[in-house]
Amino acid sequence: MFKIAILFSSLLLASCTFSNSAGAASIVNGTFDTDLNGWSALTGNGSVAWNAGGSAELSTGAGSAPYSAVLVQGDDGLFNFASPVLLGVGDDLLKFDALFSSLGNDTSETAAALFSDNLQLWMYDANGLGDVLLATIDALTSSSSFSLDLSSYIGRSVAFSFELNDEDDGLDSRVLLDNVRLEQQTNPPVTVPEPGTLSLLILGAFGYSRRVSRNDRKVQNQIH
Ligand SMILES: [Ca+2]
Ligand SMILES: [Ca+2]
Repeated sequence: MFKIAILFSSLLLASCTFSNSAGAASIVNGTFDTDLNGWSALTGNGSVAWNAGGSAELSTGAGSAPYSAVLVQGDDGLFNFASPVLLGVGDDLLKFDALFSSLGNDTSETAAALFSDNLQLWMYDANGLGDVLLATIDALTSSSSFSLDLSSYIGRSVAFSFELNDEDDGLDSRVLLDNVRLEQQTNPPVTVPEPGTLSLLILGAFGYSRRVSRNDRKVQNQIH
């Protein structure tokens, strides 16, 4: 099972430097205009669906479960990495919109959890160079646009995995994902975080993140 990790924020993780020889990659169908093509979905009590508004809709469900709803690109969700995303020159920032809403009370939960439902974004490495928890976003956040600095990971082949965790907080939650893209950093690195990044840092400081292993999710997927 997973372990609670205190004061863990992957935004602050030390990282390695790799060759900048690779060309820029692109996220396939990051705008979800007509479907979820290019992405793999896995669920455990939750659901993943295409939303007619042109987004990917991840929802929690009955009871509580990590990886309640998972949407991943660059991998099939089982870490086979058949088509990883190669981070090339210019792939400095991963940006996306995530609009959260409550689905109301879940009476099958006890509301005993310390944490609210949350969306974690993992970057899994296809070559075993280390997996990175890029962000943990509380489902109760009012922020909806996020920007993550990937400039330390250029040269890596990775998968991006959006994982909605259904905590035992008495509530079910939904998030609409949209406009997932890689962008070049056009301005010199800023010292003041963007609002979305700032909220992520705050969440990380309060220990919302937790360490999980790939095997954890494999087992979870097999159970459900
Ligand atoms: Ca639930
Ligand atoms: Ca919940």
